[in-house]
Amino acid sequence: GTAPTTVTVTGAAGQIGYSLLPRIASGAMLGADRPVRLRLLEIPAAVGAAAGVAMELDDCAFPLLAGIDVTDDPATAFDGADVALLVGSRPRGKGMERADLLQANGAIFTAQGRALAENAAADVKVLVVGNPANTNALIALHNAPGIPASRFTAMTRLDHNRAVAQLARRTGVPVTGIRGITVWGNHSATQYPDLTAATVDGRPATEVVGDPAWIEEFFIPTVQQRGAAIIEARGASSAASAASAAVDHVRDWVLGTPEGTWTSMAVVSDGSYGVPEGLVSSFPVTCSGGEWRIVQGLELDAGSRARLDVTVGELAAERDAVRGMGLL
Ligand code: NAX
Repeated sequence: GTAPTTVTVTGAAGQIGYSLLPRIASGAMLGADRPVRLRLLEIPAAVGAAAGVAMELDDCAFPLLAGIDVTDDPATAFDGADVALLVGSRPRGKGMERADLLQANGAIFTAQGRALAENAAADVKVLVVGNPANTNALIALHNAPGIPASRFTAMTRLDHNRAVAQLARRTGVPVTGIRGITVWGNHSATQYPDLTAATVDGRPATEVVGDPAWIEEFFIPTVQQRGAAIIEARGASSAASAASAAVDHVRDWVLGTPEGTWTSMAVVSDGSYGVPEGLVSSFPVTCSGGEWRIVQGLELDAGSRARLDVTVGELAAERDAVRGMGLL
């Protein structure tokens, strides 16, 4: 048989972890022919709960699951990791200032960057889900000497999938008929879900939609605010959809994006589309052979440019804040 792929998941006892781990162990992320060894990282207070999740994974009797380790030690958790899903982070508590939040997460992601550099496989692929995801990824990659920056990504796939679903619903086509959507910038309410290059069954989405006001006044704010709408409706933040997006992100990175379209991933900017080099920003991306590539040559009209500048400005401000704290 094939040697198992080691997948480390942090925040394994949380609600995303609970939806994510069975999907990974079932083969949905890496393929039905790929055995996986799971390593679950939690804080000491939640290691017991993570061990309970591991018991349930055992009880699923997944044919592809080669083993599970549960630990509160990052060095053990990232030992030989081929894929690392950094889901655990510090949520914003009552009365917590933005700076406190960045500081608390800075401590987590500097330590995990170091532990990855010292222990993970040479070609580890890292996906940061925990918020503020883009800036947490930026901190981790700056603290992981020896791992190329291109190996660190942050998740905007949930935003991308939300955009696909909204356009499919509006136009009455299956999601498989939607191509060429991009989410730009930060995984926050400033993100820019962009339909200008999108197609619906091969026709320009803007034409099929017809009404520009639907895009400006419904589509963009609905996608931007969807996380808040889920919290309002469910009394808890997105979990199953976030887990599904993480599976999609890693699957496309490892196995490649489908021909003729692209996805959205937050990756280190090389200066494309005027996004300052070094920021971890969401871009249109294709993947093949385990490498991602920013799609080049898309036109940005004045409206798109203005929206991109806003969200990239927010990323630059977050970078400046964590740089000021000595985290980079
Ligand atoms: P939960 O609070 O249910 O779970 C988080 C878990 O992380 C907890 O069990 C906690 O003990 C653990 N944890 C905290 N610090 C840790 C550390 N240093 N090492 C290991 N584990 C640690 O949150 P959940 O709903 O699962 O969400 C997890 C993160 O995903 C949050 O930061 C959330 O904001 C973020 N999200 C990001 C999304 C994205 O699209 N990028 C969408 C969904 C979600 O909001």
